Amino acid sequence: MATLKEASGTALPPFAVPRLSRILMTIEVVLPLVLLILGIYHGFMQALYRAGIIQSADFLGVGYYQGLTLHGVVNAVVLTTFFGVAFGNAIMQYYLQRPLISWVHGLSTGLMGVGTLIAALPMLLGAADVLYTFYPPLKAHPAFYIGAAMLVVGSWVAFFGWLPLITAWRKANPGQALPLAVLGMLVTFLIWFICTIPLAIEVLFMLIPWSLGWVDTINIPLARTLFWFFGHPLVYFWLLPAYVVYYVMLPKVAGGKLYSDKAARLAFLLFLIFSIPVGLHHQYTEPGFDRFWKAVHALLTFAVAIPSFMTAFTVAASLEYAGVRRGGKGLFGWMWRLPWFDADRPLFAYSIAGLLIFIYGGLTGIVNASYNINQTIHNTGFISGHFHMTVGGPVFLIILGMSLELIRQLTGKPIRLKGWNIAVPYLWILGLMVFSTAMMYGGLMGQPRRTNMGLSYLDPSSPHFRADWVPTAFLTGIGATILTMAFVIYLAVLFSTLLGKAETSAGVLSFPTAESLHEEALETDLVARLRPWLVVAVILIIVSYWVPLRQALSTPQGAPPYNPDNPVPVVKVKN
Ligand code: HAS
Repeated sequence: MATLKEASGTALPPFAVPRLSRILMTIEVVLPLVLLILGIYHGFMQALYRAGIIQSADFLGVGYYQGLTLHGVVNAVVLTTFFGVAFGNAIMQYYLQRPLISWVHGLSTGLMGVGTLIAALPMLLGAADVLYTFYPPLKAHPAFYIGAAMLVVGSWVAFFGWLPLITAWRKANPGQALPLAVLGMLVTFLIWFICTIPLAIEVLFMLIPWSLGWVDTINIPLARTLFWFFGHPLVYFWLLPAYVVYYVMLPKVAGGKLYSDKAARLAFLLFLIFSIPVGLHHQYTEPGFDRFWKAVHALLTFAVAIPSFMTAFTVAASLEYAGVRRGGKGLFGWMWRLPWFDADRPLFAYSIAGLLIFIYGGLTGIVNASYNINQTIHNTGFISGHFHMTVGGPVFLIILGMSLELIRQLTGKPIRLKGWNIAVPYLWILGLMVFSTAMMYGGLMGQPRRTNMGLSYLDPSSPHFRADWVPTAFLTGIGATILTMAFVIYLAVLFSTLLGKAETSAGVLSFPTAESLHEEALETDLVARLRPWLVVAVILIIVSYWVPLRQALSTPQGAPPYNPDNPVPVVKVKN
């Protein structure tokens, strides 16, 4: 009888990646890490504005909103999309033991690379100060939207390129469940594909025509609803590659086994169902939608936390098993036996640091989701505190740690400065705890997000000065300084690795893969099938969005374009 133990735990031989794919994957990993220098620099600048250390509308010729846009787009959109594709490419090749289709791979990397450059130009020239959410009525140069669309289409092409490999694997392995890592990445990209459809509608039919001046006004509630239809599942597109590492690789790296393969599969499949129909939790404060539908989205948001609670249990149980196997005794003794500071297992440090941060980040998400409490913290620094502990926590640390691992395998160059490397995730926890706690505390006192506080609340000469906000704003700056230091160390590790000599063959993929602790039969199991979950997902999306979309469509009047720093429209609307 086929079991899930066989499906995920079988040791696979190393997989030699063909030369073209190896080069393209190296670009997919290294290019966004280089761009990240810009993203992190502008993040640091944001904290200095917030702390009142910079008290002007711009710094070195870069405006506050221009810097915020660069920070958000590079870190949250470009880095995450490139990493998702690169990691997916590696997972598919290794776990399916099949090469990618080279022309599809070339097309996908080309679209993503060229799209990124096209979108970068207007951002660098200050013609796209629309932040990473590009909410209208803020308007960008059309090249920004076109470049962003190419980046997304490029990631779709990569995803479509995996499907023939999966089909071929299924044919060759009848009755077997997909390897867990493949299921995880398949769910990640199914969520991504579904949720980028409303984004494509917003960009192609609303933002680009409006930005080109073909239409004068834009329907704001509709554009925002389409954005959040995409924007919340987006966060699970960021998170699930990290979950693949936590479930498939971390237990092995820690010296143990995966507590339950079945529970891991169930968690991924629950994300498929619940991660999309929740977008209105970003729009609780917006008029034009019934409270009933906001409450429905609130309930579904609590449901999407369930697979993360399950993950907390399964991963903690797997780590406990590893700790006990390594000689840990008593209720907590196992914890100290884990390889926290083993410089030869940096993936452990990057993973555990992300998990610990996510306990705090996830719980603050539940606070946000609570419809009435949200009224207190919406659009305050609390939200920025929350998302830095999610996308800036587990997601970012897995991207950093796994990128180094991919570079090692793709180039054959061992990771250099190993001791420093292991310091990065722990320094990151320290910086993030200070940064996010201060941001959230400040948010509870009313500090707004996305606001140049150096020009107003944190400038003692301003009539708006708030002396009681100084300590938290200052601590935000301290936290950001620690975070920046951690990133500088990471850069030293990255570049010394890249500039080092190859010591093993380049392009040989091999990932640590945990066996399942329990033998779990799968024959008739729902978790071994994808279609029923996909059907339920589509039904839930239709039910939860049908009325809100109709309500958004019935908005009586459109809005003209605005710049972020001026309450007067950029153009007059013809009556
Ligand atoms: Fe969120 C806003 C609700 C998760 C990102 N979120 C945002 C924004 C971003 C973001 C970027 O309901 C701002 C968007 C903007 O610009 O306006 N979020 C949630 C909820 C969750 C959640 C309920 N968010 C994420 C993740 C993100 C992310 C993940 C990025 C990757 N979020 C909201 C809401 C808003 C929001 C509202 C809008 C607020 C507003 O008013 O604007 C849940 O998915 C969280 C569930 C997670 C958990 C934690 C489980 C813990 C684990 C770690 C276990 C540790 C172990 C270690 C095993 C329940 C898995 C043990 C080891 C030992 C040694 C002991």
